[in-house]
Amino acid sequence: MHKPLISKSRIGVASAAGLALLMMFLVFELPGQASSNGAGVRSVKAGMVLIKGGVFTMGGVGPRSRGDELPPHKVEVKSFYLDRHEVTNEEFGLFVEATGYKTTAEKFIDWESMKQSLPQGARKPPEEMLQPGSIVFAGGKLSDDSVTEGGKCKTRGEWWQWSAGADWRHPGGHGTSIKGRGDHPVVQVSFADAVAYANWAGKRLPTEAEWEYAARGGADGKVYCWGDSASDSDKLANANIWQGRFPLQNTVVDGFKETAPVGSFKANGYGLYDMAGNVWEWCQDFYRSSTYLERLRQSDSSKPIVSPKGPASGYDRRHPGQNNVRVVRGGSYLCHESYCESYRPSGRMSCPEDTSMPHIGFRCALDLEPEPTGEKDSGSKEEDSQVK
Ligand SMILES: [Ca+2]
Repeated sequence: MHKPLISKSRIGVASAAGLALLMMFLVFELPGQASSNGAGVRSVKAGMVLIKGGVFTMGGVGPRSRGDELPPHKVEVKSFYLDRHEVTNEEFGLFVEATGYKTTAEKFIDWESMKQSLPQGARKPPEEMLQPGSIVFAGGKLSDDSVTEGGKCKTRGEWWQWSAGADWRHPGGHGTSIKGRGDHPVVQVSFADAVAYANWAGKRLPTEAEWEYAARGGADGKVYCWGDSASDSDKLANANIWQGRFPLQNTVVDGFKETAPVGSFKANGYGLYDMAGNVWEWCQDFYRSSTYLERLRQSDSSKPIVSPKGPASGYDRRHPGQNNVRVVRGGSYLCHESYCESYRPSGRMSCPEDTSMPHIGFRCALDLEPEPTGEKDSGSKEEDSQVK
């Protein structure tokens, strides 16, 4: 799903000033990055697909495009590897087991330390905001009164609620677990958690440009990863998304109310799974709605823009006062066509990097060293069988 992705500091339980200050603290307290390569050099590329570089049209296609997806523009992406599927609970569990890593959502916030960096007289946030926890989806608790005729929530925050105890092992809060979900994508992980895992695995997060190039799977200029068909049957075959009346009723026609095991739906043209739906995926770029406009202003528009990295800081008016807003891509099991259809490969969304959500996960990328030469066609190869 799409908006609103609220941050840990925007639960509506403290003063605006207090929230902004809490945000500052959270930024400074981002967890450190694991340095050991637990995956081992020989196995780093296992489960990855070689995405051969090329030029594509980055940005929205057709009337479903939103402002932040425009204007479309030519981008050149260098060859890289990308995980065939989203990082799973089992994989993230291996990382945690090997390193003892604690995710952002599992950490207490120490007020005594926090207030050292705040102006004198700063108000202490409510205790629940300082406890380990995260945000969970509250759509099932909404009534018709909460939703407009068009199906949109009257109050953004009503979709979400803070839940003490929610973390990657308990994605829906106390009483929930990932038992039997080892092959589901890990969720309730912050940007820093994703980066820490990637570092441990000897990988990195993809750039937004790499992510979109890979998601298109060679279908340049198409609305969806699978082409231009908006039929229910094509959506059902290709993406774990929401069926029914969002956010009140999920008819679960596709069999999955929440996350699905990775690879449950069709792969795209590059052999990548779940590039549409299932969970949003962290990218390394900061988010700005004006990223593409600014990019074109600063470039020679007659040539493809090579390996764009995104702006130097993030901003999204949906998360006022924060410059730590990162790009997430691909949409999730909560996405519905009545909103933004963010399972389109051009769909963009933001999330503050210290925030974890039940529908945000990630997959990792890896550079080629050295980059292969003499291959000019775009496409992909299965790493396992063709590149050693
Ligand atoms: Ca679904």
